[in-house]
Amino acid sequence: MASSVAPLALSASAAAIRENPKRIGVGKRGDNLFFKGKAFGRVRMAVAVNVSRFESVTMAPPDPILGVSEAFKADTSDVKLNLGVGAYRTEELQPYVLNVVRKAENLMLERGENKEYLPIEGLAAFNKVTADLLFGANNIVVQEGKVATVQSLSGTGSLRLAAAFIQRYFPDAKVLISSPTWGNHKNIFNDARVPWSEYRYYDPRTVGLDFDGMLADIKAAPDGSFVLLHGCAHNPTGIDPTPEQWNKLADIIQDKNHIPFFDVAYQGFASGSLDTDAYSVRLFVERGLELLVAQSYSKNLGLYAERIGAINVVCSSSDAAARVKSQLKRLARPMYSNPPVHGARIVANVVGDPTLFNEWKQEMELMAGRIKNVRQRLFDYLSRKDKSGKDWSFILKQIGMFSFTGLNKAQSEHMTNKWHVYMTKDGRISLAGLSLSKCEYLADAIIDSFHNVS
Ligand code: PGU
Repeated sequence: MASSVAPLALSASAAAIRENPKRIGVGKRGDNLFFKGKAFGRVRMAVAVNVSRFESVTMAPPDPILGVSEAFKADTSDVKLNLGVGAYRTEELQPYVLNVVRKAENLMLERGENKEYLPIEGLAAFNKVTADLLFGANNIVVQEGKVATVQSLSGTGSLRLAAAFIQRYFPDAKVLISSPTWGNHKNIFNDARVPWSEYRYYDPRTVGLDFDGMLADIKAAPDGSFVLLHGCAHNPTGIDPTPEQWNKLADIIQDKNHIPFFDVAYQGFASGSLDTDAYSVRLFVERGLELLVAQSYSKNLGLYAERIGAINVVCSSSDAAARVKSQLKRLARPMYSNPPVHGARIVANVVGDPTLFNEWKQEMELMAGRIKNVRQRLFDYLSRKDKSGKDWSFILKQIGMFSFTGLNKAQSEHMTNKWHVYMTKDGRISLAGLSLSKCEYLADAIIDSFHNVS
């Protein structure tokens, strides 16, 4: 596609070139036109701009998740509903800044804190509370300095940093990821040039976990693979292993000498409790496994745009942890130098202060509770209004921000085209973007799309 820079002089000269290229002295090198003579100096510059050096750059497709929000904004319908991105909304469907976040920001303003660079590994107070929150403050691995924690650019940046680490230190290893998974996982490992393959996770027949398939695939993978696990509230399915299943997974992973790699983006959003949602990670740590955890505060503290999270690597010695941390810093330095401070200070203030921490837990319960209420209401409407006898109870079994509706691509597109319900094409809806008053409308849309589109 041609550049949009088209000054008048340029259009005239471009036409002249087409008519008589030899007289004007135009040459072609690759896709670029250039002038041979000196006489057309001014015009020569204009033509060089018009024939872009970026001609071979193709248009990228919209992002399957964030692109949904862009399409939603462009829709002028009054009934439109954005259930694409996993971002919490109030009952009025407005973005929500947590009260504890406002309080922490006020404190920060009062203190008049400066904007100096952070160290490469981030804010020390943030890293400390972050490891405590994940592993538990009294956890022996934290106390013995066996955890390398590096503040990074939220969950995504932490995953990307870990991927760069794997690529550098385990170039022959591959990462096993669940099928399906959060869409960006594949992009992250592709861009970091880390090979990956999928393990079975979701069984469409039961709309539940394919636990046998999952175990078999993890068993069949080469020893020493990294196994990417969603710590809680699996995205997009909303289906987590039970505690017994987590134990069995730990057995297999230990037997195979695999390295667990947890993605914890929803701590607190699965059950409403930060500790309950850290069960899987803490179980693997208790077993003495070395592991990685990418952690995000986007959802549980509503700090989406602050890009605040961390990568934690639990090692079997404090010496190994120190070396791993030094290499994570070395990888971060040429990528983004050091992380942003604002979100880190908010987290350090909220999690590090007993009063604010308790208030946060209450707000978290409120958010998780609102999602549970809309989940229930949606199920009620679906079961009441769908006369086909279809069992919709799977919606109640799923947890976290999302529901995996089982709608296929065509049905999901129908939801958007006819009903103005914006969602990802894999059939996932974010219940965090739904209100009680919109549940009936959504149920009507789902029933219509499910039964009338094949
Ligand atoms: N890991 C999982 C499993 C996620 O669902 C998300 C966010 C992240 C990591 C990264 O979140 P950060 O904001 O970088 O901490 N998934 C949401 C948000 C939109 C997106 O795709 O980034 C989602 O709707 O799936």
